[in-house]
Amino acid sequence: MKILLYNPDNGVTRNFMPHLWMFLLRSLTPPGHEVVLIDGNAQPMDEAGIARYVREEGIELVGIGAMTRMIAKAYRMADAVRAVGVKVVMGGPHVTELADEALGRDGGTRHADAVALGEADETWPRIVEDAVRGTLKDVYAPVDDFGQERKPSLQTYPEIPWDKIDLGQFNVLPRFLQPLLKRVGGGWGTFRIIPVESGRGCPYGCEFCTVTGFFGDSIRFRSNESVVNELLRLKARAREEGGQIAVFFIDDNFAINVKRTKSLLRDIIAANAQVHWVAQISANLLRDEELVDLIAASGGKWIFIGMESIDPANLADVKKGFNKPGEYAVVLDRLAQRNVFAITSFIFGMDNDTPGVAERTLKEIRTWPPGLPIFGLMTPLPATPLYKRLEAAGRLTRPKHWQEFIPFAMAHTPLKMSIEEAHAEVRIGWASSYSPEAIEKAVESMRHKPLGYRINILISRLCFRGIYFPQMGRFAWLKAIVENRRTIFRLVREGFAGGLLAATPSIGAPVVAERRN
Ligand code: B12
Ligand code: SF4
Repeated sequence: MKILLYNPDNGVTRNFMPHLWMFLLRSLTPPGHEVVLIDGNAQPMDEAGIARYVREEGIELVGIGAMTRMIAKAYRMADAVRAVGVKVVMGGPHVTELADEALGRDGGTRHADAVALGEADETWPRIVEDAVRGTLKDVYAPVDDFGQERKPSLQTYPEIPWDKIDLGQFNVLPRFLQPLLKRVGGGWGTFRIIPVESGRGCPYGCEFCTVTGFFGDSIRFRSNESVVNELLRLKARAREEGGQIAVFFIDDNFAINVKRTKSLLRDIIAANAQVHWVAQISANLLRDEELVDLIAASGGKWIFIGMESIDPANLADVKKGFNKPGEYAVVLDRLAQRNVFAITSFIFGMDNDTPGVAERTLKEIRTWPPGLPIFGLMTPLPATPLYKRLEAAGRLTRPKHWQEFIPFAMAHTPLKMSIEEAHAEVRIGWASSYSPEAIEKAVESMRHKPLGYRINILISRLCFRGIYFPQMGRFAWLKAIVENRRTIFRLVREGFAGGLLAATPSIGAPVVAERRN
């Protein structure tokens, strides 16, 4: 059978990284089937396009995965596929929470022939077999023979053949520069950011987050050996194609078991499997000096920290009281001393927020080492405790906000400010952090560091700017470059004076931006 796995585009930014689920399910597909992958962010496609593709390529089953914000597009694409008589299976966090919506059991249109609930590692092979036999069921749940929920163990993790897969659609570098870049400093013809998971689950249960509900509070890990081998394969690929590879450890809380994370990082170092990497770790776990030493020594460059708010009352409200704003600066300094920097994520529109929250937050941020601050709005994702609380209180203004997704728009009214005021605060956060002056200041504050770090923060800031200020086309990029020409020229001048990339062995992974909310 020929199977297409499809991830819809988010309609706002281009993708910088493949979606792991597609590669994972392909590796878990029983032998004898051909599986093709299309990531809509890298290969844009509309309804007519997918229908044509499915017909022309003889696709017999289409699997679609999507987060809540892309679900409307996912449904439209599913409808187009079903209209040409091909079966559609949907999976991922949104349809897991709202399977009835996908199956048309809520009174709406049916979009999927079958829905895979939760983690589909073990159900996917069954789905494929049923599809071959023509006996697809409506719902596939990850349960054992007694009907008890069963979370896949990651101890027998499939080998994703990153060394052989065609990753042509996932080169972050502009095509016209690739031949030139291939020849500079160790080979930059390709730059890929690859998702790798080392474990699943986070027990913290923050009110707005779907992770604890979806992956459960049982934490599971792959063996160190399987992660290390994956990194070695990725390194080998980068070497062979004269390019660079960075890894995004997509675990929700990469250091949730500090002892195990340290042991993994030690094994990475011992096997010489270091690549530049990014991971999400909550601030409380970064108190451990030895962990931070190992992060730096194993290739860690950027840590995504969900700071959410500098107001302890807000943090307590959303069950994230383990975040202590008083220690944010210490944690960030500890990282920066080892040349590891942070992507600090804030949410505005929380219940204790009042107008001026952006400026109060920015005042704190300005005292921290330079990083990549990002600002979003409190968003009630389906089935989260937050959604249920706001629904019960009658505070949802757009209860099915995903049906008409609007970036950076609230779907409920905050308690101490209006929706419009919350939107304005987010705008202030982005405008102040990514203005040419702010970018110049961030770069200059690293004057005492080797040039590579300053280039890294510049590129990363320019990319992250695009999360809020649309930066899809060449013109938008050109505009950003012109606006920041002073900082760019200064670095270029300095680079030529000192022999550019030869002097930048420490260049980190410039994390290319995505729009988040
Ligand atoms: C990596 C990641 C990203 C990347 C996405 C890019 C990428 N290429 O991966 C980045 C960092 C850009 C990102 C951004 C955002 N993310 Co994000 N992200 C994740 C994260 C941490 C890992 C995703 C992953 O690969 N997981 C591992 C794979 C194996 O799990 P999986 O995708 O769920 O797939 C399994 C099943 O769901 C199922 N499955 C999935 N699809 C399909 C399809 C079929 C056909 C079948 C059969 C099965 C199936 O099978 C898989 C194997 O079991 C998840 C949390 C998490 N742990 O999953 C959040 C998560 C997906 N993100 C989330 C959100 C909300 C966002 C943002 C909106 C911002 C934010 N507030 O966090 C933005 C929006 C992005 C955009 N522009 O569109 C939410 C989504 C909740 C929801 N209901 O939609 C999650 C769950 C985290 C959370 N806090 O709740 N994210
Ligand atoms: S710490 Fe992060 S992943 Fe864990 S529940 Fe909270 S927001 Fe979700």
